[in-house]
Amino acid sequence: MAAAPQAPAAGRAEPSHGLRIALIWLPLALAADLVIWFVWGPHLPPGDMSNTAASQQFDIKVMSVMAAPVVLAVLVYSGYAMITWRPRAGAGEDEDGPPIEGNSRVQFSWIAITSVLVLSLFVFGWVELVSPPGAGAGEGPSALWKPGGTPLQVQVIGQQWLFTYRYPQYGGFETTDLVLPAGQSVQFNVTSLDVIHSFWAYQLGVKADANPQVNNIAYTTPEHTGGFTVRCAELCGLWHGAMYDYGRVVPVAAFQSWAHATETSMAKITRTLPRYALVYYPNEIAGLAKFYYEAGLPGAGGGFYGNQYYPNEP
Ligand SMILES: [Cu+2]
Repeated sequence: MAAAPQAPAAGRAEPSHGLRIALIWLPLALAADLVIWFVWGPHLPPGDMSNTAASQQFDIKVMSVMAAPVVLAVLVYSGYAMITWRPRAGAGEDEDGPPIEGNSRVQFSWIAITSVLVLSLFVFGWVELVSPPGAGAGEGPSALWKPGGTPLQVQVIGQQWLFTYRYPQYGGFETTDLVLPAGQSVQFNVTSLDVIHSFWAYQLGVKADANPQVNNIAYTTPEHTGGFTVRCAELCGLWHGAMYDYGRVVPVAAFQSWAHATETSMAKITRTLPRYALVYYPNEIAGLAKFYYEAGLPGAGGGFYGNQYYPNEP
């Protein structure tokens, strides 16, 4: 790494500065990389709760392991230069050193090392984007990278200022509880009813924009049970900072019983919701007026349901 500029021949034998710098740098770089990989690495965000999170943690580990030797090369070289080539008293402190030109070894090393680093990161980035599919990011309405099999569908609906979740494979109920099964692939269909939000399930390594009239697809496979945080990651108005909740990953059997129980207990409310669709118009919630009207409940206010206006009185 540290191909130091060759010191000009000064008439007497110069020590090999490049070799010295390399010998100082090598053990430091090795130690830093071992510490990053084995000590620091397992604690790097966002953890390893899902395949996408684990993959992001791995990416950060790899990039840190690549970056540390570069940073150390700069620091070691700077330190070495400041000590070895510092101006000595009475030895012409004000003169510039001789210009370095035509050192083909330095030039070649510079181009080769930077090319290898950048191109390998380019390939690494592509591989890590495709496996796991989409890397936990929103892929837009028609996902390019899909997992095999049939994922669990979870629709994420953002609105000022909360997220709700619909489960179309379980009758389309809508809840503020985000519950996912461990070891099963999940397809988030992320949308919004009003402004732009962003669904960020931190420990799952999932982050997808929630845009009105757009179905933004993101995949993950939760691998460990436990709780995770969901935050809105797009400034969306006054209470943006309060737009968070907590989801949980549970064993498959526990998920199944939760989903079936919720489907049953919410059946009456689910019937009043707009039919499950990939995007919604915000005024579809006016269907509530019909529900209140037909149920003879007070306090609904008038509203449109389809083209039909329902006043608030019987
Ligand atoms: Cu928001």
